[in-house]
Amino acid sequence: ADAAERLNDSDVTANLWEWNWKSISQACTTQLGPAGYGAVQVAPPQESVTLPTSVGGAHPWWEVYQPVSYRIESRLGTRDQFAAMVQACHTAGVRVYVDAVINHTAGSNNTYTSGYAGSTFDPKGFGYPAVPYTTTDFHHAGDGSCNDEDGQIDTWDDPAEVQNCELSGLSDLKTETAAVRGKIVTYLNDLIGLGVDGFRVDAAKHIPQDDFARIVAGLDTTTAEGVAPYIAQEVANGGTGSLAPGQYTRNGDVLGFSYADALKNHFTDGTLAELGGIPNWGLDLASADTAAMVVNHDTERDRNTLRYQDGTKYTLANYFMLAYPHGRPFLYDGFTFSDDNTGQSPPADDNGYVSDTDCTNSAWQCLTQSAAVKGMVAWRNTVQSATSAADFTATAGNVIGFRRGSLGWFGLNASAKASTATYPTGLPDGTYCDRITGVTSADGCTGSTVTVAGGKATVTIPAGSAVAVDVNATTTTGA
Ligand code: LM2
Ligand code: CA
Repeated sequence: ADAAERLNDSDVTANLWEWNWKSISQACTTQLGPAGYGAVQVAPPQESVTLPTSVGGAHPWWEVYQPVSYRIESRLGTRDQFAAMVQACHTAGVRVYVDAVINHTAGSNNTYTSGYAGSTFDPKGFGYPAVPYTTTDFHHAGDGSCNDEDGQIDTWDDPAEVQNCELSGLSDLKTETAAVRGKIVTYLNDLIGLGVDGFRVDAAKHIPQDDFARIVAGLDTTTAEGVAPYIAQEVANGGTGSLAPGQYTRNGDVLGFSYADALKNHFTDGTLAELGGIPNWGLDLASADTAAMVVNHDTERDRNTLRYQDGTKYTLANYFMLAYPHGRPFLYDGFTFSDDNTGQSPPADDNGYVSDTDCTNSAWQCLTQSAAVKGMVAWRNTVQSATSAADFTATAGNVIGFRRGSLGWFGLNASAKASTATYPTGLPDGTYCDRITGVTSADGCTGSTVTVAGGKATVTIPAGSAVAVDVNATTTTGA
């Protein structure tokens, strides 16, 4: 095998949801790699159903969650474009995590029967010749595993129903059979062969943990870095007993829905002083098992979390997630949409093929490329080895600060007026360049500076903003 590839030493992922492969390739090269991101998450790459304009408006975003084959050929690009994207990201030092839809195929209610690569399928007859899957590869109402009379999940605390019946009418794979698992493993190993470094596992809550453990055991452990692929499982929170998020951690990390909910509550209620208590909140997952997030494509639509429409609060919550040591942060960028559910497609051509992302166009969201967020990624990478937040200080209503060992200090002001206070920073005396407003340059710092004397600094944090300083962004005084 080749020598392990050297990728960025960072636990930050940019989830570029429904961006096409060409655009992600470019983002890795020009933005994410240079900014020090550790990974990019991409939307489902397998062939999906292509729907007529009469369904969900023209080509709704959710087409990609209805697999019709495991060909890497989709509205986001060709197999060659996908492979080139993975290579470009690796060259830039960025890992690639794929959204893997393996619990189900398309819905049996479909009247349209072909996919983006031209494969045909028989939704009502549960036939997917391009995989191939036939009707015996799926759960059906009353077949002994799914006991619900219409075959749909409606009792959300019954493990047999949640895992063996249909989620949103989507044909549910019999992952308990070696034949089905074998096809899923072949798909995921094909992706690993193309260089993929990990998976966001769609609807993981709906796959029995033992079945998924067997799938994970079949995965190649030969990623570019010569390690097993990273796993982040999508397990909606609120489940009890064997359906609780914590019951899935033996198979990998789990998405931090309750963390995202808590961030929304605190940023909305103005109770930032309580954020210092995260380790004691009794969240449903430990930090080490959490794929932390402020938002994802589902929660920005159901409004359970903060989202780009929340403006400053949303931006500040993202800075906080990067600053505070809880889980591995997943930042999110999708596309602009309206809450009335019209126009559910990302920008695309008439056939559904997604347009190139243009961050100067308001149709796209590009927080991951903003100078301040990139500055916070650099800040997090600098302080990573200081594993806890110290000297958490709430100096005024909705103004907080804390340090990470002696490597960095972060302050956040979610109030409506500028705040000046003195904080213990833990930093060596000197002048530091704020990562939110500036970068260090030959002439010093392009943004505001913070001077530390005797370990303390008097800092003015503008309203609705933050200040972040660390030992890798010092500036020479008097330059
Ligand atoms: C997920 N995680 O577990 C995704 O994050 C979520 O976005 C997916 O739902 C879901 N699981 C299945 O992968 C989305 C969307 C659904 C949509 C499905 C499949 O939120 O509304 O369901 O993708 O495209 C659609 C229709 C639904 C229909 C179904 C089957 O909205 O009415 O059900 O297709 O044809 C009869
Ligand atoms: Ca299932």
